[in-house]
Amino acid sequence: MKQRIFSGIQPSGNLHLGNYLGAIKNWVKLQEEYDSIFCVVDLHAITVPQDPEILRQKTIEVAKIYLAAGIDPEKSAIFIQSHISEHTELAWILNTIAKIPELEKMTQFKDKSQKNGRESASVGLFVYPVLMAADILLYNTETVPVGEDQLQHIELARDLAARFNKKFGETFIVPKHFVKEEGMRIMGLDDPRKKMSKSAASEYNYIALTDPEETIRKKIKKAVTDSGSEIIYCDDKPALKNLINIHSLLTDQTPAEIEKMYAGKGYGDFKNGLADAIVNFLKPLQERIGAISDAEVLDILEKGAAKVRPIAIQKIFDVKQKLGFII
Ligand code: AQP
Repeated sequence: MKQRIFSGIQPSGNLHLGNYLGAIKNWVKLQEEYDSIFCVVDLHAITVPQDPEILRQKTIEVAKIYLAAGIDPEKSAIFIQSHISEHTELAWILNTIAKIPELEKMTQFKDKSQKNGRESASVGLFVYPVLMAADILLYNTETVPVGEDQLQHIELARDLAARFNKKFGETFIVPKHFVKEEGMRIMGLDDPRKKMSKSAASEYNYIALTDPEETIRKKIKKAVTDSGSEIIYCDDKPALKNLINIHSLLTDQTPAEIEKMYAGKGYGDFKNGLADAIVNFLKPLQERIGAISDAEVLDILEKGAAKVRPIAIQKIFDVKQKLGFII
């Protein structure tokens, strides 16, 4: 029996190189070994305001990106989170055993609620990690491949699973995280102290997977660098380190090989080479995205939901029985 993995991305903006290098790239490899479920987590996206028409477009675009990047619907189930209502049902139940202080310490909530002022943050944003726990636990997930930014949320999923099991009897698998060392945290191009993010204030923070060549070159030209002129991979130069990481991951070269390539050259040459590497990687991906029709992707999403729905229904049945609900 293969172990099961579950992961997802929010259709909350333009998917970027961080989402690809920190998540999707690993999923493509993992689907060969694991029973894989990949979700477009639209219920998570609405924890901050979304324009309905853009949300619709982005949900389809995220699914197309999964396919274009190499997620194979024959090997993995791909579906839209809101198509399986058991996610919200289980989230509500888990809300009743989650504690307010454990949610208050979530750094993602602190960061996101500070952006627009805590008083305007939704309760949905506050309980987002509980919905994420429900996503994972609903499918008997053993391993959750994520970027480093999500580790705190996986820890909560583990705590909630163990707490429920202790109180009501063995029901959930306590999941483990899986973080790949490389790509685990791609930082913003405008500020290497913060992660690359869809919802960043400036579009110069990220390279979107759908950015045209001209935009990519402009963004890389504007990317912040550190003092000095040599291309050196070290912690003292976090901006350059991040750019070398991106270069290295996209061209399958080690940071030392990148350093060697640009020995004796300056930031100008390095940035041109990096922009070329990104364009060479993204152009074929974008062509593949463009070749997938909406009808095709909707059909795949429907089949994906049909594949995983029985697992979710069975789990909710089990949970309700344990809780003492009349079924
Ligand atoms: N900068 C990053 N480096 C490495 N991995 C990253 N991920 C996100 N940003 C980076 C990984 O992408 C997956 C999906 O993320 P998400 O869309 O569910 O939410 P997020 O982590 O909050 O991503 P963003 O881009 O920052 O979105 P917004 O701005 O909408 O919140 C996860 O596996 C994550 O680790």
